[in-house]
Amino acid sequence: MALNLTQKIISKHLISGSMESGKEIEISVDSTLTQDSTGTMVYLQLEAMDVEKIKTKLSVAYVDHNMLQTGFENADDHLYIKTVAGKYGIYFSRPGNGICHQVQLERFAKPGWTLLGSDSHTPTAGGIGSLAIGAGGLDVAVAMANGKYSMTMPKVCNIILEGKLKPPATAKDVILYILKKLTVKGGVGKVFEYSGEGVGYLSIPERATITNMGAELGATTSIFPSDERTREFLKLQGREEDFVELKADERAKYDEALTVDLSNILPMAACPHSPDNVKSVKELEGTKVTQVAIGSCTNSSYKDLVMAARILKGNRVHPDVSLVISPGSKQVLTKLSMTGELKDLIDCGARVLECGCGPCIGMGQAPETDGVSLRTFNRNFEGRSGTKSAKVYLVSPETAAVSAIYGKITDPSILESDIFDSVKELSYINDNMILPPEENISEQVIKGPNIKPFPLNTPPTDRIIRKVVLKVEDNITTDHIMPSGASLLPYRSNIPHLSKYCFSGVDPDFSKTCRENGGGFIVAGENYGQGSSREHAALVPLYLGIKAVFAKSFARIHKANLINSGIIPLTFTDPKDYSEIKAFNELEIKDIVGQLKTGNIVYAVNMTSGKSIKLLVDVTDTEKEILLSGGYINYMKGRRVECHA
Ligand code: MIC
Ligand code: SF4
Repeated sequence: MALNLTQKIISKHLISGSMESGKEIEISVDSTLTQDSTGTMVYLQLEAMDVEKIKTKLSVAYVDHNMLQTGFENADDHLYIKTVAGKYGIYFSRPGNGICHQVQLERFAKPGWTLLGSDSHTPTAGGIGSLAIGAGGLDVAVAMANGKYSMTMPKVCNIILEGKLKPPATAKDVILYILKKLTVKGGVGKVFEYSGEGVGYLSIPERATITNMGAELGATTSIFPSDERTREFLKLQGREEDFVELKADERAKYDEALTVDLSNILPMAACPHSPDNVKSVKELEGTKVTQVAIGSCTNSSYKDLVMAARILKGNRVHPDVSLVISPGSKQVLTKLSMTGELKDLIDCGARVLECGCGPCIGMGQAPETDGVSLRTFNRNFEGRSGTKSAKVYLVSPETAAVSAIYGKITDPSILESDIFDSVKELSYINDNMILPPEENISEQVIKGPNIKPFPLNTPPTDRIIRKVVLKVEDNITTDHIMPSGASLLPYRSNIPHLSKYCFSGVDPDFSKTCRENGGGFIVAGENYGQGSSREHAALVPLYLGIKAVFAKSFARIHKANLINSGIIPLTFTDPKDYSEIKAFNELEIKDIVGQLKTGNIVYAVNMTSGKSIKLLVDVTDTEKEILLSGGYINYMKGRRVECHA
């Protein structure tokens, strides 16, 4: 049978299940990655699993998010991750070495491999032909422990790229165009597989920009074929032996298809406060800008920063603009210093930050009140920058750089065309900030005082009666549920502390309300939990006593995190029920155990209005078992007992 690329890789890794979309499958996991803001939980969970050795071929622990060391907390987390990596034989990428996705692409990712990462932008490695999936921390810990991952077989959507990009249009504009077309929930349950003659014109970092922001579509992952461009990239990285050619079979079938003519793409921008609120840069020209930030896992490759440097060379950053640059990796930064572009960036007045996520996750550089920030990043949710009133636009490095000079949103088409001549990639390799397992042997795992145990749920009882402690609209992000930023990220290993800030930007009393009511239910609209993979957005509600979330629909990773935490995700079968439920109504779910055991429909009653509500528990059989056990850790313990019996 003719297979598409996704099916080819899955079939090579299939442990159980059949490749029919919507069906549960289990695949083997070749490699994992973690970063520090989710990583501490991952390793606490791995430790709780009592395994001696990891089962993956390669696992890497990065420190790239929580970089500001304003107190002992982040430094303690870094040390914990370094020592726990040493204990389990995991590569450790030291703080300053770069953003996990950029470094993974350069140094580790392989075509045809599976990669599971505790970060939603793990699909960046799809640019090199890996099947790379973002997941909750617990799923990554389990993958390290047993080398497996269970998921729902996605639909495969073929994106056919025709023609060639015309400068100044870039790969960023391509994915912004697709986001405009398909929206932030257009990719839920799907893999986007790229093909067509246009693929050959895109370099690996450009492909990675596109697969990176597939996360914003809500997709399971995105993937490009592995071709001569892939070989070239791997050769420059001294890894030609990792190359294999990969592409879909001639007559492969897809569930859906979309054709994009690259030659028609124009510079685009995602407007506040959603990555799919996309307009052409032309339409926005003249909007005054106060901050420009270039970097993040979407746009901080060598080519991206060379383009920014070329545009900024000999110019001055506009007096009303603060320009910050965070290179994706130490390799990229060193190359810029070797070829002189670093000088151009410093000369024009850019503030060059260390290699890491930085402003993208609000780790410093929060804009001023009502500031307008133009960023080459992937998310512009309200408040994520650290300033609630700031307006964040997402653009290409080219648009960002030219706008930094003029102090207003400017279409890069005004630049001389030779500025867009192709960038020659150079080969420079330096892994001295990556500690391989043989160099990082720790006798002892060191845990600072900020590292607290993670909460555990209990199996559901027969009858749950709780109040609706919060009712929210569509597209609630994990940044709403569990905000990040420089002040809260240091507490990613301290759920009790974080719990005080749950939903703080939406309802500052949320945490208090939960405490006063013995927890409760959350009611939400479409695409609840979109955005990051942070399982804190489930662990903290668990800690606060949330028993179930009633929503019109859920984002993939967050739904898995709720299930792993033993919080029941319930989908309205009639959207009218969402409208009728009011905050503080009391809801009852009778015989939840019996209802879960007999099918996928659960009935609840709104005790305030007397109305019955029909809900779907859209979960796999394994997930149902997990819910009945009160979360994944309890489920695992139960299975271990069975094994011993
Ligand atoms: C993000 O971009 O939101 C993050 C920070 O990288 C998250 C992970 C986290 O919340 O720690 C992600 O994308 O998964
Ligand atoms: Fe880091 Fe931002 Fe990428 Fe998340 S999206 S991994 S915070 S650079």
